Amino acid sequence: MISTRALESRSEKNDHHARVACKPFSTMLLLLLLLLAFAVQSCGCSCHVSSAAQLITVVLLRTKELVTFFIGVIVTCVIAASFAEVQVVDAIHSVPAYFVLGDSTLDVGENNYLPNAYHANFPPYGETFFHRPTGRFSNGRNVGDFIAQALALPFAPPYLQPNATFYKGVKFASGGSGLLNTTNPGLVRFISLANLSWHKQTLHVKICGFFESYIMCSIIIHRPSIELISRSLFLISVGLNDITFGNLTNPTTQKQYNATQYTNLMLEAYKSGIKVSFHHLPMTLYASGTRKIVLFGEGVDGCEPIVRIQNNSQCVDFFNELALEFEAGLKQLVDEFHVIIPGLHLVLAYQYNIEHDMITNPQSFRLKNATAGCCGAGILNAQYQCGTKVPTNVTGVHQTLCKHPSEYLYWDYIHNTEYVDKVKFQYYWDGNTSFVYPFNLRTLALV
Ligand SMILES: *[C@@H]1O[C@H](CO)[C@@H](O)[C@H](O)[C@H]1NC(C)=O
Ligand SMILES: *[C@@H]1O[C@H](CO)[C@@H](O)[C@H](O)[C@H]1NC(C)=O
Ligand SMILES: *[C@@H]1O[C@H](CO)[C@@H](O)[C@H](O)[C@H]1NC(C)=O
Ligand SMILES: *[C@@H]1O[C@H](CO)[C@@H](O)[C@H](O)[C@H]1NC(C)=O
Ligand SMILES: *[C@@H]1O[C@H](CO)[C@@H](O)[C@H](O)[C@H]1NC(C)=O
Ligand SMILES: *[C@@H]1O[C@H](CO)[C@@H](O)[C@H](O)[C@H]1NC(C)=O
Ligand SMILES: *[C@@H]1O[C@H](CO)[C@@H](O)[C@H](O)[C@H]1NC(C)=O
Ligand SMILES: *[C@@H]1O[C@H](CO)[C@@H](O)[C@H](O)[C@H]1NC(C)=O
Ligand SMILES: CC(=O)N[C@H]1CO[C@H](CO)[C@@H](O)[C@@H]1O
Repeated sequence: MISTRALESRSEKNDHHARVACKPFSTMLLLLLLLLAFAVQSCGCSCHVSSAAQLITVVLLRTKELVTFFIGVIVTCVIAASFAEVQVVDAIHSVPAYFVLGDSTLDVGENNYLPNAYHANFPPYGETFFHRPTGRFSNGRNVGDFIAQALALPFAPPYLQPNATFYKGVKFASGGSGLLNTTNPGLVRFISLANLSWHKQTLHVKICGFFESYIMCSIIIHRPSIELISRSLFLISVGLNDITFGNLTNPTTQKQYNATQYTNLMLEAYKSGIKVSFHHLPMTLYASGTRKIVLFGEGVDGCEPIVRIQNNSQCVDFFNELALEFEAGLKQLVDEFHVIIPGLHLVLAYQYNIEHDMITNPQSFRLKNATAGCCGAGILNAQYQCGTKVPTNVTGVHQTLCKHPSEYLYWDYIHNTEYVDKVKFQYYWDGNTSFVYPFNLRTLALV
């Protein structure tokens, strides 16, 4: 997280007001350049300026032009300042910070600090963009990272990162986490939504502690903190593990629950998770109104490489049914919460249809392989996780890594490539209600 640190410390000071003022350094540089141009221009092309002293003399002799020149600089400065002022009200600079909850689809290294969790902090994870493993389950940036970049925010650190500063946001997302207690039980000390309600005392303290320091930071930079936090963006992506690795992978359980019943359990957990997460914020914050939350829908979970290898490389229809039902339920949740909590802006980012299009018509997305992982070992590169050792007693199976990850829908046995996350991001940022409901993230940033 070295580069992230650098970005953070820079952005802490990067107040909107700083942007409006003409910075002394750039002004000086501009001044020098214009001075030089002025000197060269005023003596003409044929004039031979042999030394710096001569140049300075030329400049000093033209006092009148110099005055005109300085007025020009001031005018330029004012124009630049008003341009910066205009930028403050656009979508890019309207979100001061962001918070991320969920699973591996948004994890940026939280699990690096959780020894018993799923990990992605080894090569070749991260190779495409960061050129080193960060803990992201991808070859590069995930959707959350693209959203941050669109908002001109730095890549916020994971919550457990030692000594991290959270001025522009924090990420609680942890790979393996799910909505239901029965998903990955005891495996991960995850800060999942299920865990939020279970350990709400602890988390309450943690979140309040976090927000308190955030408020202090805001006071130092002279900004109204409550307004600032209420304008922040919350990203939540969870459900994948409940569907793909949850109780319903057990055939006995499949006889007990149909898709509707199981997704209803997930949605109930989701609702109480949101309520817990947001009701436990300090009352002043809650009362302040506006809050912006993005819920990510489900991808085509039944067609992930790790799922396909359970069905002779074909999709498992039941998981797709669950994913669709869950996504449909999230749409209802969005509608319902607009009524329950006025001023709460919930936006659903659909994933199913985008991924489904990619699977059925990969060429139109410039994808060459929509079934296997780019990286991994075994059938569809999905029998052993990307970057892990294949046991020595297993013969004829090797780790492989594709040449061009951006030609693949999947980076490893579950997760999308950076390219695919970028395509999704573009639909969410600018797309219509077929992709993001009830309005897109560019609009959400401005509400
Ligand atoms: C975190 O800060 C403490 C004390 O300020 C220091 O001893 C420790 O080395 C730091 N850890 C990291 C990972 O920077
Ligand atoms: C999950 O587990 C906690 C603690 O055992 C319990 O309080 C909660 O009701 C459980 N949630 C569900 C949906 O079963
Ligand atoms: C939640 O976190 C605690 C530790 O903070 C852990 O013991 C527990 O197993 C986690 N809960 C779930 C459902 O994994
Ligand atoms: C699931 O089960 C419930 C209760 O038995 C039933 O009402 C519902 O129609 C079923 N849904 C599907 C999709 O089979
Ligand atoms: C496995 O794939 C076949 C062919 O697509 C499909 O008919 C079958 O329903 C799948 N099995 C499961 C459990 O979804
Ligand atoms: C995708 O890659 C896998 C593994 O390399 C391979 O078996 C499969 O045939 C490829 N699919 C396409 C459409 O190229
Ligand atoms: C390889 O060895 C492990 C134990 O070390 C065993 O669990 C596994 O079944 C073996 N696999 C094969 C293909 O023999
Ligand atoms: C959204 O845009 C796509 C094209 O990108 C179009 O096919 C679809 O009909 C549009 N949906 C709505 C609701 O306007
Ligand atoms: C109904 C059912 O099979 N429930 C199981 C869900 O998963 C947990 C943990 O793996 C089991 O303890 C339950 O029996």
